[in-house]
Amino acid sequence: MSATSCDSPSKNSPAYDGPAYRQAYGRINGMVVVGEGLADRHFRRLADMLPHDREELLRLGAMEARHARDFVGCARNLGVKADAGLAQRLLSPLQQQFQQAEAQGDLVGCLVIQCLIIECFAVAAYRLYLPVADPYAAPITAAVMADEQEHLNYGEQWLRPRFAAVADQVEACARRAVPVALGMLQELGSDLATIGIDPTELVAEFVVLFQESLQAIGTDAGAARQLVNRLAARALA
Ligand code: PL3
Ligand code: FE2
Ligand code: FE2
Repeated sequence: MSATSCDSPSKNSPAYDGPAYRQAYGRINGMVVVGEGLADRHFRRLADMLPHDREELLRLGAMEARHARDFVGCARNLGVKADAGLAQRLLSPLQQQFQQAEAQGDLVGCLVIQCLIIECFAVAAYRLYLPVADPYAAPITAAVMADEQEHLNYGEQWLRPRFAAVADQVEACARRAVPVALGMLQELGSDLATIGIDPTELVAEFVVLFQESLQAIGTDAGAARQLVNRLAARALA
């Protein structure tokens, strides 16, 4: 009897031990582990750029390193080997945009890429993964989601009081980075579907979260909606 028939929280749970699930999970898990490692490096870079918040940012980076280890454990638990190669290729444009922003002294761009875009993406992805996760991964995912919300809050709290001064930079960065972030999903679409996540729903969840984030830092609701919808439409075209 497969684990799904007795342990799973939902009757829609995928067959975690089937070959299709395991292959797709290897690629998605690789994406998550490499993404968490990248987030760790980004927070350590941000700690250097923001000496006043250094301790806090190093703490957030350490949480990311922990997430990477926890998700490595999820793959190990299923006896699946993570595919880091695909993940490195898919994440590299976003990583390059962060590096470019850093090289140009664009601290706002760095914060938008890591704390708003990557974190909104992570919260959206883990929210949709949670109901279809295997019984080992589910509580880990729930705990990680709460941490990602904290990372998102850090960015929002830094940007909100400075909104008037940073609004143009935030928008310029979103125009460059959101299409790149959503582009990663194009190649992951069928693997996401195999593990039980509807890729269209993931885009929709990201759009809602990122729009809320733009509003939380001071963007007016209509402008936030228009920007995010345009970027999403362009990325999916
Ligand atoms: C921020 O803390 C980390 C960013 C990680 C990026 C995650 C990319 C996720 C792609 C879709 C994953 C679905 C969830 C599956 C979990 C094993
Ligand atoms: Fe994380
Ligand atoms: Fe995070």
